Amino acid sequence: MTPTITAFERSPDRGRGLARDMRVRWALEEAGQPYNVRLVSFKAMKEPEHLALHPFGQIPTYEEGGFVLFESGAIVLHLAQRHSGLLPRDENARGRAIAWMFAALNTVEPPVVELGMAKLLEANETWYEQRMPLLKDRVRRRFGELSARLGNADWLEGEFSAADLLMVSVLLRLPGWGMVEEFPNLAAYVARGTARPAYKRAFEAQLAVFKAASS
Ligand code: GTB
Repeated sequence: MTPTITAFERSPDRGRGLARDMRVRWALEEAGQPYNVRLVSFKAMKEPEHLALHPFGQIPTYEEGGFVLFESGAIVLHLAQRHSGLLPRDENARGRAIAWMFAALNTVEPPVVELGMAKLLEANETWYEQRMPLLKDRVRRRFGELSARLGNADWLEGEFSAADLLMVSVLLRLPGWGMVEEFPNLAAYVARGTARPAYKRAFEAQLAVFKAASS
């Protein structure tokens, strides 16, 4: 059965692929799995029909027959467990790759989101300029630690996996800040991820939605 995911009808990122449906699209493309997309407005996201799928009224969701998932990480993990190519076959390596998936979402993404949200929502606050160096330092610390661990490796755990898919998605969330570029191996890592044909197909698909909504 072809799964259906939800995405913004008109993404506030203006087609830059920063919303979290992008990582689900990317995983589906890596898995070679066709999918349908149901576009939802901000209003529809908070209505009972969507809340039945997603308790927090957000995108993305994933439906396959009667099976419903929310949380982009859970959806990517679900896909990675059911399709080849997104997790190592070796059990221990698989465990480590899943640990990196959690690290991307629980350890690296929170300070990244905090910094992005501060710029977006708090720029007019009196304490904004004082707080920014602290928020940037938190991101820089995580990026530095990640950079040290990645070293000269291409990917986090052997071959490309869902861990890299999520980590690269997180590293892409601060476009134009120049913070990833402070760590050349991370910049190269992101470039390797976004050069993947599956990433490109996913990016083009979400961009097409934004272009269609803007025409
Ligand atoms: N933990 C959840 C997950 O990983 O699935 C978080 C889901 C989430 O934050 N969804 C956002 C959403 O639905 C869209 S992705 N927001 C609407 C709402 O909460 O009412 C976050 C996002 C939004 C916009 C940009 N942007 O414009 O750059 C980037 C990322």
